[in-house]
Amino acid sequence: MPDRNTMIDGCARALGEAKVLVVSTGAGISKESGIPTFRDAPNALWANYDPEQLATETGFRRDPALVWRWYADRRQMISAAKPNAGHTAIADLERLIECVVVITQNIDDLHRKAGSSDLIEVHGNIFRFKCFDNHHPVQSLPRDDDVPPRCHCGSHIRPDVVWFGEMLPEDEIDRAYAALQRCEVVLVVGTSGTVHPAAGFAAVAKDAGARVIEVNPEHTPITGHADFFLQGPAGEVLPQLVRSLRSHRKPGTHS
Ligand code: BJW
Repeated sequence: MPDRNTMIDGCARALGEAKVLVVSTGAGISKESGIPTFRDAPNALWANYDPEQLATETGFRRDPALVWRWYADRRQMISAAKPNAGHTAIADLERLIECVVVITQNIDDLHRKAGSSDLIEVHGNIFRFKCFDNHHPVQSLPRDDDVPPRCHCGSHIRPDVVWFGEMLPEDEIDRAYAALQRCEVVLVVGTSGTVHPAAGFAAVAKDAGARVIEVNPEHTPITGHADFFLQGPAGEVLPQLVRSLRSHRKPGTHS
């Protein structure tokens, strides 16, 4: 197994030849911003909760106040978080590669804050809201309270995120698959690769001919299909990758 520097060099060469890059991210990219992941014990977001109670329509119907409070707490924590070196490195790639599309499962807005301009949020956004029954968009919250406010139609308001058993937003998923079909490299960062359909994004790109680079401190179900596995935290590995790509880029290519 080559060492990480040799691997990074190989990845930088692959990226150096790419005109279209997809970066597919999960909760791990935001861990170094202080936002816990979902499934890494002991600080995982769901360590003290049953996800089925919180991130499903059934859970919200059963106890809307509990789910509302869970999201309100997370919203507060996420509001205070800043993009880390991993988010910044991904945004920097736009200056080195012609087309960079970021597909994120995260709902935390940190890629946007870091400056990524072509962003597809496939699981929604915690700072947007809609009503539960009719999906009426809600522009601003009447108040951030202990119980979910009501829409003009009488339905409870909920965060505009994608829960288990719900379809992903059609526009976003169409754009995501289109980008995955045409990219030459897909860089998969900080996802456990267990939640579908996002868990299959790398395979879609690979089947269409792309090379797969994975960045994660742990092995995942994606690792076996990756052409390069860069083991380590995103905030450390991605800046190294960007530095290596800069040194490979010839003057006169995309700047
Ligand atoms: C680091 C790091 C560092 C740590 N640097 N890395 C096919 C087969 C089986 C089941 C299904 C299937 N298709 C659909 C399903 C059902 C279901 C599903 O996938 N279930 C599985 C659990 C089996 N999927 C759905 O229901 C989806 N809908 C759908 O497919 O619609 C069609 C349909 C409808 C009805 C029936 C059938 C089909 C919707 C999924 C919605 C997921 N929603 C959530 C909540 C979002 C809102 C919120 O945030 O509250 O999305 S669940 C949660 O998991 C969240 C995340 O986006 C998602 C993925 O988690 P992620 O990002 O991978 O995080 P972790 O914690 O799991 O992993 C973190 C990783 O980071 C780890 O690997 C660490 O090692 C790493 N890491 N530090 C880099 N510093």
